[in-house]
This record gives sequence, C-alpha cells and structure tokens, in this order.
Amino acid sequence: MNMMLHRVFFFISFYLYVTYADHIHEWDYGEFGPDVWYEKYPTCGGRLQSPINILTACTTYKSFTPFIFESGYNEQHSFTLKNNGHTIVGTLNSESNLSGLKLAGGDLPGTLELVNFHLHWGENHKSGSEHEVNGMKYAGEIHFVHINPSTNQTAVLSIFMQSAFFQNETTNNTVRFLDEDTRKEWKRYFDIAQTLKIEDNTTIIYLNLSLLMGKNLRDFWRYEGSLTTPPCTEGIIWTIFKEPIIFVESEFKSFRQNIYFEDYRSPQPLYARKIYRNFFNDTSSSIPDYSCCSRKDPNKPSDILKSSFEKLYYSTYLIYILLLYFFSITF
Ligand SMILES: *[C@@H]1O[C@H](CO)[C@@H](O)[C@H](O)[C@H]1NC(C)=O
Ligand SMILES: *[C@@H]1O[C@H](CO)[C@@H](O)[C@H](O)[C@H]1NC(C)=O
Ligand SMILES: *[C@@H]1O[C@H](CO)[C@@H](O)[C@H](O)[C@H]1NC(C)=O
Ligand SMILES: *[C@@H]1O[C@H](CO)[C@@H](O)[C@H](O)[C@H]1NC(C)=O
Ligand SMILES: *[C@@H]1O[C@H](CO)[C@@H](O)[C@H](O)[C@H]1NC(C)=O
Ligand SMILES: *[C@@H]1O[C@H](CO)[C@@H](O)[C@H](O)[C@H]1NC(C)=O
Ligand SMILES: CC(=O)N[C@H]1CO[C@H](CO)[C@@H](O)[C@@H]1O
Ligand SMILES: [Zn+2]
Repeated sequence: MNMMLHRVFFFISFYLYVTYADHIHEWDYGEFGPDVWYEKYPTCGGRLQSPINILTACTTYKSFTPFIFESGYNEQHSFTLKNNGHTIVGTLNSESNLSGLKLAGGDLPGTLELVNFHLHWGENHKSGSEHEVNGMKYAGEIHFVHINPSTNQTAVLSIFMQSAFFQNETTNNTVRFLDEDTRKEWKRYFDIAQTLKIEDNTTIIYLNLSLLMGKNLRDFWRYEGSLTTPPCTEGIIWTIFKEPIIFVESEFKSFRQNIYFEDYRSPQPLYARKIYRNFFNDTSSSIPDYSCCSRKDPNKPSDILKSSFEKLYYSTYLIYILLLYFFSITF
C-alpha cells in the first residue's frame, strides 16, 4: 500500500511536470497568449512592436512614391493553404511559367517578393483586427508578407476586413459590396480554407492577388514595427491601408468555428515612433491633437509584479510536490 501510493503520487507529479514542460516553447492566443509571449520571446517586449493603435490626428503627412505591383499580381498563382496551428497561411508555390509576385515603390527599399498571406480574426464582428484606428477595431486583418531576398528586409501590406451582416439573406439589401470580383475571389478562398480544421492540413488553390487586395490601395499609413507573432522580430516596414475590404459575417463565423476562435494581438505601445500617412487631407479624426503628446515611457511596473507572481507560483508548486512526496512515504 505504501509503495503503491508512493508510485501513484510520483506519476501524478511526473505527469504535471511533463504537461508543463511540454508547453515551454509554445505560444498561442490563450493560456500562453500575447501578454506572456515576452517571457519566452524577449523581443516581444521591445520598443518597436506591432500592432499599434493609429491615432489619425497624430500622423504626419509624407509624400510616398507610388507602389508598383508587377504583372504577377494580375495572374493566377498557385498557393498552398496550411493550418499552421495559429492561422491559415497561404504560401506561394514556385511556378516556372509565371512571373513572381514582385513589389516596388512605396518608399520600400528595393524590390520585394510576396512570401505568404494570412488572416487575423476575432471572437465577434467588433474584434479581430490587430491594428486599430482611433481605438476602433475591424473584424479582421489580412497580412501580405513581402521580403527583399537580397537584404531580408520584410514589409507587410495590411488590409482591414470589415464584417457585413446579412439581415435578410434572400434580399441582401443591407449590403452593397464595394467590389463584386474581390468578393467572389475571397469567397473561393473561404470555401476551401474553412475545411482545414486540423493542424498541418494543407490544400492548393489558385488565386489572383490583385483581386484579393481589391482596388482601394491608395491611402495608407506607414510605420516601423515588428512581426505580430513570436518571435516578434523588429525592423518590419508596415503599410496599413485605410480602406477595408467587406466580408460576410458567416465567413468569420466559419473560421471561428472551424479553425480558431480568435488569433490577434492587441496594440502595443508606440514609444518614440512616428506614423506617416500618404494622403494629405485627413478628415477621419475627431480626436484633438493634444492627445498625441501623451508619449510617456513608463518602466512597466506590471513586469515586476508578474515575475514575483511567477516565483510564488513555482515555489507553491515545489512545496506541493514535496508534500506529496512526504505523505506518500509516511503513509
Ligand atoms: C486578376 O485580376 C485583375 C483585376 O484585379 C484582372 O485584370 C486580371 O485579368 C485577373 N487575372 C486573371 C488571370 O484572372
Ligand atoms: C502555369 O500557370 C497556370 C496559371 O496561370 C497554371 O494553371 C498551370 O498549371 C501552370 N503550369 C505549370 C507547368 O506550372
Ligand atoms: C537572409 O536570411 C536567410 C535565412 O534566414 C540567411 O541564410 C541569409 O544569410 C540572410 N541574408 C542576409 C543578407 O541577411
Ligand atoms: C426577406 O425578404 C424577403 C423579400 O422581401 C421576404 O419575403 C422575407 O420574408 C424576408 N425574410 C426575413 C427573415 O425577414
Ligand atoms: C446576394 O449576394 C450574393 C453574394 O454576393 C449573390 O450571389 C446573390 O445573388 C445575392 N442575392 C440577391 C437576391 O441579390
Ligand atoms: C484638401 O483640402 C483642401 C482645403 O480644404 C482642398 O482645397 C483640397 O482640394 C483637398 N485635397 C484633396 C485631395 O481632397
Ligand atoms: C484529416 C483532414 O481533415 N483532412 C482534410 C484536409 O484538407 C482537405 C482539403 O480541404 C480535406 O478534404 C481533408 O478532409
Ligand atoms: Zn499577421
């Protein structure tokens, strides 16, 4: 009996240890979510982090050279869609008969190539975008990740996803879609992407990037930030387009139910960074300029609190194991 109990307790402790250790290098949007990423990935606590809240009244006008989307954007390219455990990521397959997806202009350094695109979404139609505009979230955000192969400079083109409700599915009268062709291309994407319910499941789809991006790529904001997922690498050039693309609420719902409930990081402190805009007249803000001055730089008191909590947690756990061990011997 004595020996038996001893073993049972040993296995319970071992199981708990393994369960914990198993998660040590993981991150997610729940238990190991954005608030604690920096513990395993210190860069996530850096000063050039993304996303941010764009206070439009605090942006600076700058004239940018126009973007040049080379001909590949008007062709159908083959993408592998994959459930990577965090989102559905679309990676360009190499094709010998097509020109690459090359992007220049927009004051980007050199010519960049599309590497992947993926979506972020949220638990309901009022959340899901990573960037915010004057504190407002969209229902989702699309990231088109580009890289300059000779310098490894990464630049992300980001487009907001707005959710449109169909109050009456048979008449559609509550919504007028901005661009029916863009809508159809995304519908094709969602029809197949929502079937990738299991991590590592993949499928192939041909997509026209210029259709996916839509026609409203004129006005944007620009700043320097980071990847919005671990390891949160900094030095990323962000372009956030002002006009959203409109989606159907049922598409978000299908992702929430079939893929992941939510997968977005909230805005990070701006610190000393500047946000530029390429459009002269900004009529979108009612926020007074003085709110831009609050660029305080506190030495996060919550960090100290967090680490002492952590110590408390681990010591409690150790004592618990020791007690278990002690009782299992004495019984
Ligand atoms: C891709 O979409 C653009 C319009 O955005 C269109 O001009 C072009 O013909 C399309 N390409 C293909 C291969 O469908
Ligand atoms: C060439 O590109 C088209 C799409 O425009 C694709 O359907 C076809 O499979 C490609 N052929 C090869 C040999 O890669
Ligand atoms: C770019 O990244 C690749 C892969 O991480 C690396 O092998 C290469 O040396 C990098 N190139 C430059 C110029 O930093
Ligand atoms: C939707 O609109 C159609 C046509 O106006 C109407 O017949 C139907 O009752 C409506 N359905 C709902 C659920 O309101
Ligand atoms: C409603 O919208 C869908 C998607 O755009 C379209 O296919 C359908 O024909 C529309 N229905 C009506 C009655 O307008
Ligand atoms: C911007 O505003 C000025 C002054 O109100 C106006 O004259 C100009 O036409 C506007 N420019 C654009 C591009 O809307
Ligand atoms: C195991 C599993 O879910 N497989 C799915 C992977 O994706 C393809 C294409 O969408 C599905 O047909 C499979 O059922
Ligand atoms: Zn992203």
